[in-house]
Amino acid sequence: MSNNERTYIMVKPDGVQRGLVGAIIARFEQKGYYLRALKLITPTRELLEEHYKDLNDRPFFQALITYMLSGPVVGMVWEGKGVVATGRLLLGATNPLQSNPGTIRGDFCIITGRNICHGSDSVVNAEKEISLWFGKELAEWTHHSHNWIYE
Ligand code: IDP
Ligand code: MG
Repeated sequence: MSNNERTYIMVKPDGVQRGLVGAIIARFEQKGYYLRALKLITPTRELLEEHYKDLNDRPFFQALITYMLSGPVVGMVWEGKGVVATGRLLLGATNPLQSNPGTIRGDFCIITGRNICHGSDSVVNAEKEISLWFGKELAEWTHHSHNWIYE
């Protein structure tokens, strides 16, 4: 498993409005993952429909797009060993009532339709989402704690 795996994490409009951007960033920083990109974005409908295209036949799809258009989002790229799967564990289950306490959704929200954050579900989808939201704008830098986080 590569130390350079990357995932796309996004604070949804409710997370931004509720002032949870810092708390969500902190979970990934404290774990030891490296921030490679970060921006506040007012997404277009086209961008959101592409991002969520695998869900476009689901009954909640239009409500999901309306929710995601309701305010700015914060997109981020985080990097590190196992970050796609572990990022999903840090977020917690899609339905916050089933998310464990200690996870982001478990601690900060209640319903699936207002679950404050997104995380890529596979390495392949992570790469697609990173290029969709950021193109090639990733920062390359060496974390000063690298040798304290990895052996
Ligand atoms: P994920 O965000 O945990 O990967 P997905 O199944 O990919 O979950 O669904 C994407 C997003 O769509 C969810 O995070 C949630 O905001 C919304 N969503 C999923 N299922 C439902 C539902 O049954 N009702 C309302 N919104 C839903
Ligand atoms: Mg998903």
